[in-house]
Amino acid sequence: MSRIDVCVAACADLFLGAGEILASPMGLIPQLGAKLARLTSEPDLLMSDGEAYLLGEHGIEGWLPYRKVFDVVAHGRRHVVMGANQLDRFGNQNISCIGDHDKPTRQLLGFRGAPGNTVNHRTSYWVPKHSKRVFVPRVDVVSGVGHDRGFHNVHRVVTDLCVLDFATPDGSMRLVSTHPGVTVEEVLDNTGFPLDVGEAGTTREPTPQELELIDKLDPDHARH
Ligand code: F8G
Repeated sequence: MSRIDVCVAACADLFLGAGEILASPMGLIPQLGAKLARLTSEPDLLMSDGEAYLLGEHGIEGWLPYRKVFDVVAHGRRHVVMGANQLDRFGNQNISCIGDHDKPTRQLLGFRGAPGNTVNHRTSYWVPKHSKRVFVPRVDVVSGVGHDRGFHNVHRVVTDLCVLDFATPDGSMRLVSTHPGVTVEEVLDNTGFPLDVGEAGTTREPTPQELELIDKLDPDHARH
């Protein structure tokens, strides 16, 4: 077992208790996590192929074109896991641009679905390289809306070092667990703002059955 398998299981755990909702995992690790959840704890999860179909274990199981995705977004029965170029302590996310908005030093993806996602339904983030470049005191522009800008449901952040949530009185970021072998200091050293670390534990390791499933889902080990 390696660190990335722990990350995949932590992404699967994002969906615990979700029931029959649309899971929209962006990127390989969140996708493996959602598929693992579907095969274990959350068999009713619906997964889109990102174009027009719902995919099950045995192929296409439904039709969900873009137009319908917007209906699901507005209805709220969805949990998206997005990436983030920047995240602040209240979960404001930036995937749009770096630097001054009028003259960015880097133009990124634009705002995409981030504003609508965060105001309509549960949202989590996956950060493959936990660093002060990503975890900043203030994002350069807000794509996904955080907890200090009204009531929203930013659920968790999974990184290569740890799992974070927002279960604090003011909705700011809290350390839930560090992955096996990672220290709290390592997380703090790579985070650009103070973190509540009070009750942090250790992220669970995937079970042997889960490891087998992860290998089946990713036989070429692209996750590494
Ligand atoms: C930086 C930083 C930083 C990057 N500080 N510099 C530099 C300083 C870096 C590089 C350069 C590039 C519902 C819905 C939708 C839909 C539906 C509606 C969504 C219709 C679909 C379509 C739509 C959104 C989903 C994601 C994004 C997943 C990732 C990426 C990434 C990194 C964004 C994190 N902090 N950062 N730089 N999408 N993608 O040194 O400089 O900038 O950097 O939900 O769409 O519209 O709505 O991006 O950037 O969730 O997670 O990986 O491009 O890889 O290469 O790192 O090296 O070139 O000089 P990237 P990267 P240089 S939901």
